[in-house]
Amino acid sequence: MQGGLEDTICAIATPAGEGGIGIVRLSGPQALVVASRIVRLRSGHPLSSVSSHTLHLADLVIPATVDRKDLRLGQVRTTATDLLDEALVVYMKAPRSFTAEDVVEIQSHGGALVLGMVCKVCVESGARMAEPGEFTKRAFLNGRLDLSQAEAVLDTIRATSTAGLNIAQRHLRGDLAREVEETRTSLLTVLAHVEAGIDFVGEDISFLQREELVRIVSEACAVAQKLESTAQEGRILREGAYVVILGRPNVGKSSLLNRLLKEERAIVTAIPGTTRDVIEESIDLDGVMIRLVDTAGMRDTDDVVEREGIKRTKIAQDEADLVLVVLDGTMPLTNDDRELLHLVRDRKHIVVLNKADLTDTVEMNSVFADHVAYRISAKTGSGIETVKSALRAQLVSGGFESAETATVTSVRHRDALRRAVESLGQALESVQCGMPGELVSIDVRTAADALGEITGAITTDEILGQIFSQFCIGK
Ligand SMILES: Nc1nc2c(ncn2[C@@H]2O[C@H](COP(=O)(O)OP(=O)(O)OP(=O)(O)O)[C@@H](O)[C@H]2O)c(=O)[nH]1
Ligand SMILES: [Mg+2]
Repeated sequence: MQGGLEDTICAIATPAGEGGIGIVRLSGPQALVVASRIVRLRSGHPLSSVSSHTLHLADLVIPATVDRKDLRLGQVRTTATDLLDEALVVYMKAPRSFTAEDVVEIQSHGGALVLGMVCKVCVESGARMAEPGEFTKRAFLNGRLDLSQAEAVLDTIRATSTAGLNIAQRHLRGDLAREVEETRTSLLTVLAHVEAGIDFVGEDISFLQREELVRIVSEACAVAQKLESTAQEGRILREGAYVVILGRPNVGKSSLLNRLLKEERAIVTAIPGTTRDVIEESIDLDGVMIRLVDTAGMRDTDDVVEREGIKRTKIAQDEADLVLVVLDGTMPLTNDDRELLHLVRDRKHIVVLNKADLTDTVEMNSVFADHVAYRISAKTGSGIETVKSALRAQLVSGGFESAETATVTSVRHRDALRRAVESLGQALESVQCGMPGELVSIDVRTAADALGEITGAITTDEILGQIFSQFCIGK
């Protein structure tokens, strides 16, 4: 990302397409000067005279100095003043703005042409188009947000479930940053002592006792480990869980999908081999997003289409966060059923014995003994609510809902935590083996730096580039 903070940047902040209103955002030292070129307040006062954070009705005009060819206006001049639109304009004086810079937001009607022209005039008047994520990057560079909070802006925008949104909001308020930064600070304190040349391993330690060192490093390690352990659940909360329905043909997989979705999404017939493809739909389980996948029933078949479907079933099965095994409760277990149960035994799964509205003929105790299993009827809906609760409980522990624990949702954060845990483990080992302070300090430093990457206390252009390139322009 090029360009320093001395530039004034502009971009359309609202989504592409038509909208009731659309917003062009300007940020940087010249924001007010640039906006003044296009904004004529109805009050007749200059834009520079308005109080910060107040909204003003204005006309947007194309200044006479702007090259009309550039705006593709051709020869058409509708009025002498070239009125573009009417708008509400707000000035947010630095540092009380999103970027901590001078910001002007122009809220015009949400037409692509209007917004594009407002941007062009701004560029003609001294601003430049913002890079992807540049507003948020500036908020970070100006110390308004730490890196984990900047990432939470994107998570908030992209949230697909209320649970995901909830976590993004807590990260945005600095929950994760606080926990990580506290831990990093304690490690830096240790380092200050160690690097001051105190041989804490020897006897007669005057400054930092060896036990104290072990205590601080162990505590930091435990915090990093605890945070890292939330990452799998965090990913599910952010992106949704991938739940795959598996079972022999005709056991009622598609009926179960339809029942969970509350709509007739998949074709259901009495003919085994009805579903030939994987069908994916999302459901919201109490704020947690589930990507639910119905599959082709597994069996040996000569049918080319069905064989392809079965191949896809296997791929989906490998990627599943949880497998929902469907058995036909009215029939004895077959070898295929047993094989499937064996296949899923070491991974998250729930077994449902379907068709409970008919007579159970099968000896199901063996299934209940080895698996979490429920009797349900996809036809009548009995047992479905229990299965839903079980699904949610297996996928998310509920720990994230308590106020105390920060949940890690990003792979970048998880990796940094993993490195911190590893280095702190090594540091502890070195202390226990009576290694010299220098060696211990290298590991503690590595861990502290890894934690610093999460908040951005330690950062590189590469890390920043990776993060902000995921944003789109205007954020
Ligand atoms: N009585 C009863 N019949 C059911 C129930 N669930 C499904 N069925 C019937 O079982 C048959 C097969 O249902 P599907 O949902 O198509 O089964 P499937 O597992 O998707 O089958 P394939 O797509 O062929 O693998 C249909 O005739 C359904 O009406 C149930 O709970 N009770
Ligand atoms: Mg089916």
